[in-house]
Amino acid sequence: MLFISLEGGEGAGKTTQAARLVERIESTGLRCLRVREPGSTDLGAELRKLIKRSRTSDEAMSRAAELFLFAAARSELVTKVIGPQRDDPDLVVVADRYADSTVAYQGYGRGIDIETIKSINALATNALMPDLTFLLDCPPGIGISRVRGLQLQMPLDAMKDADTLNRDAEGMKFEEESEEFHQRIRQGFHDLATQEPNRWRVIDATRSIDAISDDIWNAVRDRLPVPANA
Ligand code: T5A
Repeated sequence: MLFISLEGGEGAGKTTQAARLVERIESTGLRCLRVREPGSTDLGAELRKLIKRSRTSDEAMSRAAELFLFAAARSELVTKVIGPQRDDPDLVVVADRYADSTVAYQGYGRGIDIETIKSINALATNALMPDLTFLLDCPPGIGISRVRGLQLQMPLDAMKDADTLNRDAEGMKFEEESEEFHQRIRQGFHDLATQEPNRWRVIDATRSIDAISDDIWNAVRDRLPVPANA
């Protein structure tokens, strides 16, 4: 199994690029499993609704509760979906966010101790980490205005794209946070990329969808397993 994750702030283009990458990988004859966090399991989908719901400050979830919900969703994903297939040499997993998002958001963003988060991540993932991680890097203002643009198009475009429709129904929880919160997250991702340069590739996500997709593909294609039937 080759495990690839896409990380970055709100609206950086992870979902768009995950779809492009899966298409390109599948065109080689390899099997590709696309997952997103939180989600991709029954429990993950339920937790996603809870996590993403906008709340007043009185209703806000504690930061530890939020951390545990992401960890619970990830544990289900690894235990039930990715883990059982990890020995398949022909499989490529493309994850739209993974454990690094928790370090960036709950650690750098919310201020929870990073080493504590890494321990919880290790438990939740059974120490399974991606082979290759793309940081789609863009200033928070650009990403959030992309997401807001998407919301403003509702409901005209909604019926065309179930993911988009779900996103609108989910609310805007993290997008509503301050500029400083999103800047800390961006810094967090950069720190992670610096700490593990062999795993991370930093991609300028302010460019066109095609240019970003080509950069990702150029980094991925030499790492792909040779299909068994090739
Ligand atoms: N979270 C998640 C945590 O706090 N801790 C965790 O451990 C985890 C796993 C998840 C939220 O949970 C937080 C982070 C998130 O806030 P989500 O809906 O999955 O919620 O949020 P995101 O993953 O950020 O998804 P977004 O949709 O907001 O961003 P994407 O996937 O990066 O962006 P995408 O591809 O959907 O694109 C958004 C819009 O921009 C356009 C697209 O067409 C679309 O309209 N676009 C571009 N426009 C111009 N140029 C480009 N290059 C473009 N690329 C995309």
